[in-house]
Amino acid sequence: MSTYKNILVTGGAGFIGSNFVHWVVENEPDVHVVVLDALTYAGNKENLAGIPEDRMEFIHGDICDAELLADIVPRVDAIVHFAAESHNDNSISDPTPFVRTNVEGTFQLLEAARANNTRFHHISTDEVYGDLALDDPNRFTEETPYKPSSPYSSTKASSDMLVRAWHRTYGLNTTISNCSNNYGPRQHIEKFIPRQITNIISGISPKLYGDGKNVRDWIHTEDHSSAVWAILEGGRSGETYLIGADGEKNNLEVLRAILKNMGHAEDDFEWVRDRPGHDRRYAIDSTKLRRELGWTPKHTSFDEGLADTIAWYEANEDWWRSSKDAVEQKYAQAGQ
Ligand code: NAD
Ligand code: TDX
Repeated sequence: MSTYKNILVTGGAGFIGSNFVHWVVENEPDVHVVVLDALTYAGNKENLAGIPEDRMEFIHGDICDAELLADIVPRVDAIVHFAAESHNDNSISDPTPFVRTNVEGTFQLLEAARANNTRFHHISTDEVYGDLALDDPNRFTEETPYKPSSPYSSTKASSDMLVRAWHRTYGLNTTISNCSNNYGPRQHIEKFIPRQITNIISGISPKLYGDGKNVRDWIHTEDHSSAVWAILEGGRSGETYLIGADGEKNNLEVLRAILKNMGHAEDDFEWVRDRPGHDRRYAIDSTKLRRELGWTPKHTSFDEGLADTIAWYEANEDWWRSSKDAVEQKYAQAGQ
């Protein structure tokens, strides 16, 4: 039996939020989900298709709307906060919506949670810790100092600080999780893996930034969902938990794995302009989560998870085709 019976999931029509909603509906039969999502360019109601009406209510609205929150939050017993502007490259071209949604939106949600004494779980990212050198023997832990590099990661770091202050000052029952790079179905095609898959399907060369040696620590989004649920249920109030599945790979390795899986030569791609301020390496030590809450990832083979993800984009061209030209035009303008 779950502790929380009626949860508010913000950003539930996005990539990770929708995967989490599906995970809860499939694994926690006594839980009802209220999704609050503004349906920005990154949100898609189709991501929630197939969820029975009696398990989920969808509310189209903005997390910055304090009046709307005052109406919704008293009806739930926990908030799982995914909603954000999430793409680094967009934050470089225009940081404005990042400050609004990630900082002000989190503030408004915390205030609504405080007014109702509601359990609050905040979804954050490993990017708040900045980056590691390729040869650094250390990985990020819960004790690593914050050192964000991009407008995106600095707004996520700011939101984490607000959550910590609302716990310490007001005693709000909060937890934070900082997860590594997710992959899986329904990720927006502006992001690295789906961009390259949909490029290949469209006959466009995949695009690699810089020298291709930047390392990301990949986790399947379903494993992110199970970890968030474990923390919501069993995490200690005021604590932070890092989520990662020991999946470090450099971008060149990932791109070659995609090319190979899709039957292309491994040098069939283009080098493009690097991202300004590009973080070199992320790596997560998730010992605390595994030890305290007994969590382990299910998707331990990246090659299998990647093959399933490629198959999903091949089978669901309707889902991404209409946004492809605009995404590539924007990248072309930035020389990428
Ligand atoms: P996404 O961009 O795919 O989805 C974001 C969702 O939030 C969309 O549905 C969008 O409509 C909604 N949204 C945006 N602004 C809103 C607002 N003002 N009010 C209500 N809804 C709004 O993002 P994602 O990749 O699924 O990331 C979800 C969360 O996970 C974010 O908080 C992100 O920082 C965090 N995260 C992502 C990754 C990753 O690899 N993608 C890794 C670690 C943490
Ligand atoms: O076309 C590309 N070519 C390329 O080489 C794109 C889009 C990206 N890259 C590189 C940049 C990064 O080193 O691939 C790597 C991954 O890029 P993104 O998918 O943009 O992810 P990243 O910047 O690492 O951030 C992601 O993980 C942490 C999510 O987008 C964030 O929301 C999350 O917090």
